[in-house]
Amino acid sequence: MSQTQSDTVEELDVLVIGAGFAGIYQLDRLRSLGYSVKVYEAGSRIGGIWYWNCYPGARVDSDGPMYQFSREDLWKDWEYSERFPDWSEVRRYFDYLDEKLDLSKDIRFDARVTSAEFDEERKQWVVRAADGSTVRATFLVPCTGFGSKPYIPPIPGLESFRGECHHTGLWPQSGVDLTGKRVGVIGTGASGVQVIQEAARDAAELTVFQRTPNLAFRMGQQTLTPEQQQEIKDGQAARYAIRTTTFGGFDYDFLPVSALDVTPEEREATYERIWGMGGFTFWLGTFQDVLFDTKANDTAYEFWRKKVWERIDDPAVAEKLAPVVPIHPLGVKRPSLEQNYYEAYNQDNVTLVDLRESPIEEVTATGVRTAAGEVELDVLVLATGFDSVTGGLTAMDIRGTGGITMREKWADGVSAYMGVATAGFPNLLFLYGPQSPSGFCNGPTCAEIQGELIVRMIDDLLRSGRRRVEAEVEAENAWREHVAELVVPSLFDRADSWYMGANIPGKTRQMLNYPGGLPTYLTKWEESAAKDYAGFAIT
Ligand code: N01
Repeated sequence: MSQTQSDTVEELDVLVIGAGFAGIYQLDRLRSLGYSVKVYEAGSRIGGIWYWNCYPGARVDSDGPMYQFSREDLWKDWEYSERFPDWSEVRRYFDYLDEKLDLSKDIRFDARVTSAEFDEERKQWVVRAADGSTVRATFLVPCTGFGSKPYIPPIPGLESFRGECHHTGLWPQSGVDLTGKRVGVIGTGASGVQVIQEAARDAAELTVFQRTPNLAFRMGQQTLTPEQQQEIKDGQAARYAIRTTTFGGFDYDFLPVSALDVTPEEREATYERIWGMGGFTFWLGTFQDVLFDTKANDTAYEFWRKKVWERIDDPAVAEKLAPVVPIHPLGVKRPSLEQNYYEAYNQDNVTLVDLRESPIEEVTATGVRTAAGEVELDVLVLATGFDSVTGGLTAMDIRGTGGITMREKWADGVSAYMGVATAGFPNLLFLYGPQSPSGFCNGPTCAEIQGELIVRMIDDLLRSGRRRVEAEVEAENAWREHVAELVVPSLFDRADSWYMGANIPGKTRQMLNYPGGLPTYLTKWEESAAKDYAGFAIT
């Protein structure tokens, strides 16, 4: 860029990419510290993942009281109507935040960032967006989330389908009416489970194409009464206070006991109790060794399997949805929360196609053909997930000091010190990044807690007149080793999940989240910060 051109572009202290929870937190906090900050957002309104994922049934899998910011002036005037709010209510929450915090005036909507390069001379990122705009910023803070790049599998003939075909993560804002239609859903992850429940109710015929069964847990949905709302408000501050002490940033944690050290009766009673609580308690509030020990995991799996079989009429269908011999351990692939998912398969209008027995051969103009025959469809839903964690970052042409892009640097696997920065890309600090705790953590918790670490770091540097920070190669290599070591004693590597980068053909198999839990992560961050951010080269 010539000097003349650069003189005309806006210059900021911080440019944030993405207006979800993480981006909004950065905007609000950094602005309040007096910095010039803008957010570039690809969507037309705030909400991040809740803008794009407005498919029928899209719903929060964390309890509503935890699925919001912890500032008292924000939570005291806000109520979700359900324990697990749906996408439209979460959008209303974002509108509420916008009104309270006056966010939109500093957000450029419909501005998808396409490229960024570091100007070493001026210690600034030069960032360009698809709407033609360019901006310069000392710090670039991508808050692109884990799921901003939808994955559409290369199924032969997909483009020839003449009905409506939508990926859950690119759902039309105007909605899609499934009523009376012949609907097919490919994929049974969290998105698939949610859309299947709605389609089973509305569609004339629903065909579910399942490759791997979802080991889904009981949601325990409730419409909240005024008394429950009051109870939530009374406990709100206490809930937030313990978030930094728990593995997943929730208000509960693993039980400090092995599933194998209690009697079978005690174990059953505990499983019954935490199952009854609903939500993720059966996952992150269970015996401490369920995600680490095969025998312990088997006990949880068998409990879960029996619960599922009770609800399915046809044992052959039950075996496909909850096999007697587990396909992978329970909880090492992200579980979903369901309300009537398993009952849906008892309905006459719902058919399950097991892709392990009958793989998809092609999509035709009129439907999907598997080895078992063709299913005619009006609507095909691709609930096939995302190029998770890294996809949002590598989709942009971000070019560091050596001239290589982040995509090229991470072609054979990620390295990201503390999950926030990677060598060769100075002054670029990402939230929800690879090998950070975010993927195992309640979203708003991490947006605030990890977000505050980034805010503090930027503030520390700028206040002390230091304008360049970069992860050190040795530090990021050591972090990658640390993450790999944490995976070894766990069962996470036993499933082909997005946690392991294993949902995308050709992607390096590697743990993409920090599996040491939030408290350990925070301790490691504080150790580094106390030594003037050891592991980062600061000039
Ligand atoms: O994606 P997924 P998702 N042929 O990757 C299948 C979060 N989330 O969008 O398991 C046939 O989990 C694939 O099969 P398999 C949450 O963190 C949160 O559902 O690889 N099938 C799988 O069944 C979640 O974990 C919420 O064998 C193919 C599915 O597609 C994350 O988002 C709601 C295929 C993809 O499942 C991602 O969930 C929704 C192919 N070629 C999502 N390729 C809430 O909390 C893929 N599949 C509200």
